[in-house]
Amino acid sequence: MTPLDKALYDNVSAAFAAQFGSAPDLLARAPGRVNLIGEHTDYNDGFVLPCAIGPSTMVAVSRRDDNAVHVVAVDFDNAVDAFDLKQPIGRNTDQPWADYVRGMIMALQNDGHALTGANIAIAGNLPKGAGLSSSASLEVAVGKAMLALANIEIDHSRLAQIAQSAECDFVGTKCGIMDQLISAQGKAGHALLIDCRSLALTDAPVPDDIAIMIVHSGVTRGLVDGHYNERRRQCEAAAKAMSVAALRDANLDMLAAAGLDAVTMSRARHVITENQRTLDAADALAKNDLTTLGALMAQSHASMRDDFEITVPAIDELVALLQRAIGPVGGARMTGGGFGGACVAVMPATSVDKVRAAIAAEYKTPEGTSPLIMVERPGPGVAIL
Ligand code: GAF
Repeated sequence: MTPLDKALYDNVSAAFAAQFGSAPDLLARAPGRVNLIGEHTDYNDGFVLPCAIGPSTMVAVSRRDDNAVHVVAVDFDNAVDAFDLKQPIGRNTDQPWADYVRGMIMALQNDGHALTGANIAIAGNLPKGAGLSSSASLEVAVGKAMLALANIEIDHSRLAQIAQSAECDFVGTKCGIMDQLISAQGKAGHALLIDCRSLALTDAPVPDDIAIMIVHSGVTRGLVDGHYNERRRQCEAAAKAMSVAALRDANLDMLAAAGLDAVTMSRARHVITENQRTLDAADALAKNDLTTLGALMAQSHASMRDDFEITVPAIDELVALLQRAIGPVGGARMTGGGFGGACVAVMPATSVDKVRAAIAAEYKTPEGTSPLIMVERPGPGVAIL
């Protein structure tokens, strides 16, 4: 166990004991993720290139003799939630975090899994609102733990699909599959090229001498807002106008002929070009060609800024700074759903110190503080500890 995992393990185990007066039966850990490239392509049946990271959500559980589920959330001041497995599970309007737990448990039951009552403690060390998938990791960890408690094993891609349905149908964010799938299927030392239509996973090894740096802009974001669902509707409208099942099936010639309004057209242009960039980036990574990978990341960021319009000024500033500091070998872009959150940068490991120094000298969060910087190796997906 890494020191980061050990600290979280101790934290969630202690919270479990304090709340429920016993040790948990088992613990599950599900990681957050950083997406190297392929943004807003997943719900268009396209390609993404994420990797799982070290920070995660851990869930400690024990079986109860009744049908109740009792939950304590360490990161929300030990707030508690309780509901009954055999009653209709509704939203908890006072505590948004609880809906990810409720939604996941309801989605598992809807998928036919016979769960048992449970005591649950939750703690995580992913920065909230950074676009690093703290909610997906919560869903996946809760799912894995609840299934293990009932002695049920399922394929991890199926687990991810159930978690995605929890978020889409219960929480109300019409997200794609990327975050849940990489949290469930992540592989140490690798990014994964994911075909979000077939869910085929292709290993993309990340050599040890390449550093993946994540810098949190300090502008926090929430997925449960209108912007995300609006983008999805625009993409679906564009696909419909071109008579294709999803933008994955469209190309720039079809787009030019489709007669779409300017905004819908630029949304679709982002997705069509981003899909190709993602495939090209996987290729560049396989060849250890950081120059091409960096150029593709720069194009991806410009497309998110100009065509998809999901960046914010602080993020654009941070990405420009990172690109300057890294130079031509490597690159940077915003990562995740947008409207704030983190940037991802890829560079030779030998460049990390000079990039850190440039950030320290030139960037402050909107609160005037130094931004959180993480240098990550791709880690494993969900597991019982
Ligand atoms: C969020 C969503 F949850 C993902 O499904 C994906 O669409 C991403 O934004 C943008 O690429 O993280």
